[in-house]
Amino acid sequence: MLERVPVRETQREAFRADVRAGLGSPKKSLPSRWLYDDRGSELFEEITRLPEYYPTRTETLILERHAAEMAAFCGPRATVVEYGAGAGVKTALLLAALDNPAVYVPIDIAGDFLELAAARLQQRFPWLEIRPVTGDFTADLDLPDDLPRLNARVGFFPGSTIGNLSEAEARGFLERMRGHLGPGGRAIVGVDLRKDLARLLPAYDDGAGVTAAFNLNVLERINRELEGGFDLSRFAHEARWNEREGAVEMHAVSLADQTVAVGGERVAFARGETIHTESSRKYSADGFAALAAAAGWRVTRIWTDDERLFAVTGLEPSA
Ligand code: AVI
Repeated sequence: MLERVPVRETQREAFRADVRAGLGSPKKSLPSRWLYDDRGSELFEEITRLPEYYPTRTETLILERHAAEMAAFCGPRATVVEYGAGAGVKTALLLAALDNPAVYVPIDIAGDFLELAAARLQQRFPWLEIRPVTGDFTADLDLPDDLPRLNARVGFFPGSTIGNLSEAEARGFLERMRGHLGPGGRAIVGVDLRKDLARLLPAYDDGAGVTAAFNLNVLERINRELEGGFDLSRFAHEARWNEREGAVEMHAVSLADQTVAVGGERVAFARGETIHTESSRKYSADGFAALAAAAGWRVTRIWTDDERLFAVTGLEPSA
């Protein structure tokens, strides 16, 4: 009989493989999803409340301000599919504004977190049918096949999480979402807009050092989970703008020539060498429309704030 491998163990092996590959390559990098263990998720929640980190606050304000228009855009009795189960504030804003939403389908890779978020929303909306799906929405993933077919399906992808995907990944994601939602589908996607670096960079390098702790936590995670030997005082957080990619990048910079033990191997760092831990792509309205068009969507609505920091976009299938 096949032995069941606990999810935590499978995750740890995937983490080990990514760390080995990422730190073994000439340009060291780690996939950004490993930033979010329990500690990383707590730190990210703290980031969303920082004065410098405008995206969460601004997107919430846009949702509050334009909820009625969004509800009209989505139509009555919608089936709402959310890609990633957020802390629930934005979801609750949308669900409360919609005309009689029928079913809510949150998709998240973290099963425990998903159940908790679903239970919290169920308390607030007791009449709503909630159908959580545990899975990775950046890979192929099917929705349950018994969802109501007649109702409009609405994809919800807030938070500018789309910016953490490469352009190819973002396009693939939008194409898959188009498939999930079908010809009558609609989508509401949060997109962080291009702006002055004087405004942008502090959002990723705040005065209180919370983003630095969030970034370097991935090294502590390697220490905790993979018997790593990172000395955190010998690495620094850096946020930098990559013009070619149109992205803010987070890096962990080595402050010395050093060798670090990681799971039985030794990894050499030169002083100034970095581990690239995350990209956060910023789009112009036209740039995002072009990306959406390549994936079979038309951006037919853009709701934004007075300073045009952030956009909540409304998408309809283009054909
Ligand atoms: C989750 N994601 C949209 C955040 C962002 O702004 O790219 C992650 C983050 N990284 C540093 N600060 C926030």
